[in-house]
Amino acid sequence: MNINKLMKILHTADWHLGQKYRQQIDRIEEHRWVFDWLKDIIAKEKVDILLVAGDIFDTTNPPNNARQLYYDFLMDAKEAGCRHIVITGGNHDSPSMLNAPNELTRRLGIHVVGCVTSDLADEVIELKNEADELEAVIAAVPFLRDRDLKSATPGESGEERIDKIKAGIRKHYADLAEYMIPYGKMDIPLITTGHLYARGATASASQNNIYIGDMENIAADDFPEIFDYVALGHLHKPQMVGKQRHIRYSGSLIPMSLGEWKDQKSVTLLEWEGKELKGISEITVPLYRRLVSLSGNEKEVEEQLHQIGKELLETEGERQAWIEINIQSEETQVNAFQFYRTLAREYPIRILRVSYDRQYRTLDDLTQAYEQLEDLAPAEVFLKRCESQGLSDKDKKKAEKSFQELLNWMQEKES
Ligand SMILES: [Mn+2]
Repeated sequence: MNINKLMKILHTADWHLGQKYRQQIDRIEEHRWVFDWLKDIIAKEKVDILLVAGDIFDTTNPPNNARQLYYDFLMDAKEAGCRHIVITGGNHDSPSMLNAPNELTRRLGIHVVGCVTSDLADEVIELKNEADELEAVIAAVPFLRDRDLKSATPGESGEERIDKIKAGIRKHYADLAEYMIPYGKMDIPLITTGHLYARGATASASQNNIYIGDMENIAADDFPEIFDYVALGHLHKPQMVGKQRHIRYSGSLIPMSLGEWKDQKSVTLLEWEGKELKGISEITVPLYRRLVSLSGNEKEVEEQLHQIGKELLETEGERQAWIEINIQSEETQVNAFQFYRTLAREYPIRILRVSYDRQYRTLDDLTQAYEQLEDLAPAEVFLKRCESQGLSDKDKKKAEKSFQELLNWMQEKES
């Protein structure tokens, strides 16, 4: 082995290919731009191994253009010099869809673990260098579903159920650690992955409930010590967990909801000399699509639109920014959307929506009530309902917990 060359691993997660902003607007263009950039990073940094920790796709039945982009990118990453790619399933992914081409991709050095199987050894992936020597072992742990972890007992309480799930997750990692023991003496990194919510980690200020779903379920100390690095996905904000530099979320590639647009997205580059983690760097992903919220009365918004439009012509060229407009006025203009869209024509701007501020809304306007509903996560709607029923704080908390459990259960059933 050439001792001058450090082995490089790139950790990323939560691509959410096929996602539609506000359930309507295609993100594929942004994913294309980001993948072009990522491909260049792989080539420039001479990345040996790419790890993707879950939520490859946003839905279990992603559109064809998202599937196409996924396969194209895998091939591009290989061509850019990446020796191995290890992909695990997240809670948004369909395990069978991810696993489908596995027999074929394995021969290309692309390993996919879409879900837990009856044999834990399926999650242990040995990676070899050009000289056919072992260079890393990945314990590729996908999102662990309730049914992977325990059998339901009739009559058990929500808390008992959650305790069992947590114990199940810890056991899963502990069992994998046993598999790692023979490799422990070798001078190669032992790495595991996870798609879960680790205690002490923070979600983006407004990472949508849809994306988190479950409550925090494992602590940094729960990961067995034999692992030299833990590559996590699920939370969209890049960060380390429990002040342990080797346990990290890479974060998502692009902002997935309005509140995430303020966050800086990154991928995590790891440099190894044998077993030793020499360097960790978060490489900032360029923000290719700006999303701007404008608010004010009609006149103010119009001025802001022209101002930002001119700025965009200078900085972004052809690349369209997305704009959402919130008008603060008592009069509702009938063709407001059309009006602003016409104004925006001379600029690289796409107007996504025009809404009127809540305080100026009349209650009988159904269209606007609908827009408001669209802005809320299911749990928020439920809480509002509880409030209108005059529940006590204690009862509200209880009801919220049960609702969240039901929601998780439904989301799991869907996937
Ligand atoms: Mn997730």
